[in-house]
Amino acid sequence: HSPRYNMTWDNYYRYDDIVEFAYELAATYPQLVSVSSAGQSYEGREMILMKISNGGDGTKNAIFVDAGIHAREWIAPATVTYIIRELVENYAAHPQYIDDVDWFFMPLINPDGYEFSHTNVRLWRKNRRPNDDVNSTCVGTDLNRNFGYHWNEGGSSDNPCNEMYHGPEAFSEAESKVVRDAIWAEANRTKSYMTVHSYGQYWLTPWGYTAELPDDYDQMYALAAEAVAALTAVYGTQYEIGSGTVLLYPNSGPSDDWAKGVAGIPYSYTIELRDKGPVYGFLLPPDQIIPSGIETWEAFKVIAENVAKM
Ligand code: ING
Ligand code: ZN
Repeated sequence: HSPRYNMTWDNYYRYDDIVEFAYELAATYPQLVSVSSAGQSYEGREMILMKISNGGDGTKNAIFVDAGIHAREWIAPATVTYIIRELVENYAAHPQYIDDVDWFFMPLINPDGYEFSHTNVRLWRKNRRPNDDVNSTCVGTDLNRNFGYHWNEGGSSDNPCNEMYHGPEAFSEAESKVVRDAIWAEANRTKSYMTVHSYGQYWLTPWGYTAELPDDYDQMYALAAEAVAALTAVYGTQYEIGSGTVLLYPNSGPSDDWAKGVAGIPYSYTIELRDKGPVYGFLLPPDQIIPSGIETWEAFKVIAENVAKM
């Protein structure tokens, strides 16, 4: 039986279509997929969490993936939902990717910003909560500067009008709290956390807050290199691997720093999908969604194979 949802990955879809996809997939494959609301965004949208599992006693090694923390990075939820579809609908062709690990996906963790980027401002990045400063009408906090590990230690802004505003305190935002709690609930068995962004074609490790590298950077690099090699083998798409601070810029309060530094998830990465800019950047044409999904799926298979053995 085919699931009944609108998405076909030849275009970018709205929040409601992504939610419908999740629930329809769960209705069609109830042995493999369950959907819940992990909490609500500031404007009251449900933040869906998809668990993909073939049962067991809840002790399998796990992978946690989120996408869409930045509103304008439309290729991120598109690619992640493509991968969810591939995992589930083609389960029979590659059952080991669900049998051997449990997956947790939050495909759209800034739904208010995402909708605003469709209806009002295409290049919106932050969430949509008005800031607390009565003298400023600027809206939104950068959720990827709002996580509580070395929060506000550089590479973020005190100014609510700035694109990298870190918020009034760590985890001041509904969305970052919901994601924090969802990661934390399965952190003991989660071996890899991947937060999917665009653009630039980077596979980034922590840390954002310091140029020092994690103690286990060599292992983090080796797994990333294996994943990127599989990605590149499909169409030749080149990714650079390295720490966020070293390859891009200092950045305190990103979700992968918290996932590694506090939740203790060893293989925590930020993935910057296509393209390299400056041609398209955030405005990646929709005919690249399926190629991005196909190549990124190859990288995720490598992560899953390794997580299963950890
Ligand atoms: N890029 C990331 C950002 O939040 C990043 C880059 C993430 C740098 C984590 C270092 C660590 O600014 C995008 N595209 O948002
Ligand atoms: Zn981003």
